[in-house]
Amino acid sequence: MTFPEFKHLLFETDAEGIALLTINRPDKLNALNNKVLEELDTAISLTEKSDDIRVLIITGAGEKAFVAGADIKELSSLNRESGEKASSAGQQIFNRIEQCSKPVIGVVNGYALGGGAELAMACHIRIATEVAQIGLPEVSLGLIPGYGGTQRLPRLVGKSKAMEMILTGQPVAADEAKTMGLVNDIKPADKALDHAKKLATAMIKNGPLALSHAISAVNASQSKHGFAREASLFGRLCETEDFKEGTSAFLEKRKPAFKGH
Ligand code: CO8
Repeated sequence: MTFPEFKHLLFETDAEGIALLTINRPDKLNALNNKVLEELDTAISLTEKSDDIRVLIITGAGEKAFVAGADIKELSSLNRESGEKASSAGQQIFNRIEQCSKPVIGVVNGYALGGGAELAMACHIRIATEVAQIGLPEVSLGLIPGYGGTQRLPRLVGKSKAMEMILTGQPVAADEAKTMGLVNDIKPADKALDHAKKLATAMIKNGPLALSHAISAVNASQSKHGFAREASLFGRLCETEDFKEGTSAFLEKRKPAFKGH
């Protein structure tokens, strides 16, 4: 599959099936303007469509920031109607990331503020670098988080801590983020991407259908229908070739060759 030229994204894939998406606007600390969001949406569609991509890693260009938020210059001209529309549109893109049928790992390599923290939270797994600062400072601009942060932060860290972070607007450093379960792990800046790739490699060994169904079932844990969804997806997998191959390979003491159907 050929990929389009992006203005603010770098999008590369390797032979193993790992796609690396770098938000590339370092002079503005990778702030999410409309163009970045539009390109992000396209990159998610490509990830879903391409059989060559098995895992997506998202990070930010430069040494300072993952993403320092939505572009405040663009935000400043929003009114009631356009504000609600922009919030919904961004939520839809971040929901697509959360619901992506392939694992998405965020490498949070510096500031992840406002929309940047919300993007990181939409990823399935987060690896932070030691200098990462994660926070939702929207109240300091007279706003609230608008790309799903009021929903995802309490799910990840609990209501009390989420309230504290959202109401003070103050960020947490990487070690505190790990303690509260906001990030999975902390690595030095020059090792974080390699660590994410190791996780990706471990995931790629497994059946693609099992991965997509696991993501869907875990996502459903946040709805009251989660148990039913888990049972239904489990049943669906039981009639796949990958299931037959995985169990046969174990019983025959060989490595499975999954085909994704
Ligand atoms: N938007 C636009 N430009 C930004 C942003 C941003 N969020 N963050 C940084 N920049 C720009 C700066 O303006 C500066 O540009 P220039 O060189 O042209 O003046 C450049 O990036 C470098 O930034 P600084 O000079 O400020 O760098 P420092 O190291 O001094 O400070 C900080 C780094 C602390 C990260 C600082 O840049 C900062 O506070 N940035 C803003 C952080 C913030 O408030 N983020 C939340 C924004 S609101 C949001 O994300 C809402 C999401 C939901 C929206 C839903 C509806 C649309």
